Amino acid sequence: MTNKLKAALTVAGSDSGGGAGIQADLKTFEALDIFGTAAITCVTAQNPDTVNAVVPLSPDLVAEQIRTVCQGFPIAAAKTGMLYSAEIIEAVGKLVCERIVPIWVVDPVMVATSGARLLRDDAIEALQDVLLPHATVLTPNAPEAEVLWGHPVRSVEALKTATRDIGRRFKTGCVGKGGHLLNAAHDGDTVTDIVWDGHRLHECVCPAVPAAETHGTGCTFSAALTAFLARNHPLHDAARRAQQFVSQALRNARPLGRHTPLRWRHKGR
Ligand code: PXL
Repeated sequence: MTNKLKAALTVAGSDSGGGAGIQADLKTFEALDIFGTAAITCVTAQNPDTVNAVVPLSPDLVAEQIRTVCQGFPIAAAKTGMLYSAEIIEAVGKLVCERIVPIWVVDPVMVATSGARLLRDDAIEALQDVLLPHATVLTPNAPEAEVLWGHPVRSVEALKTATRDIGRRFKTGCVGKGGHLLNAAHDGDTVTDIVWDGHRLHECVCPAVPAAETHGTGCTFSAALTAFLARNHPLHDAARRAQQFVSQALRNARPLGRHTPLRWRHKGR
């Protein structure tokens, strides 16, 4: 690890509840000693139970935020999260294609843990046509892998094939996240994420954390992956570290009213 300060960018939605989206990404970057910047795609009114409103910003304003951040800082790596509409995907895809930032982690966010739709149905085609092929690495969870792969993903074996096939199809790295398979798998004691680095598959296995809530784990994973890639870690090593970061954030969770949100840094009591 060098002492030189690095900056990362998140292009994502705002979660007013502070657990996912832009808020989770910035907390993750800060916890990993990366200077965090943000281009907001949508404002949501939400808490961990519900998304009550979604208002997308104009695609031009999203692009202008990205351009302006990149004019001001050397951004080592960027991630995309909730993009919501085909128009926003097209605006972001153009800049990704231009390599305005050298490394792009694309988290193909579709549905919130609460069940709310975070990507319009008519935007899935745009995602596959103008964004995924230009990414450095994709981070689908099992339900997102099913949509991109077109077959059920209910086991680690299926996740392996899906991850490799998605990476080959889009000519990107791909990290298939296995957290959703916990309940389906015979072995409920571990979580297995699968990494396709363009040449071979790697497995990242860690003990499952019996968590009360998982809201924000996907955003936190892709932000941590972005942070480690910004520090020049190879993809499989960055993915292993990001998995451990999420696991630690789940272990740090503490009750807060009716919820038990992730904590990105344990500060004692
Ligand atoms: O974890 C997916 C996600 C991404 N972005 C925003 C979200 C959520 C989940 O709730 O709210 C803004």
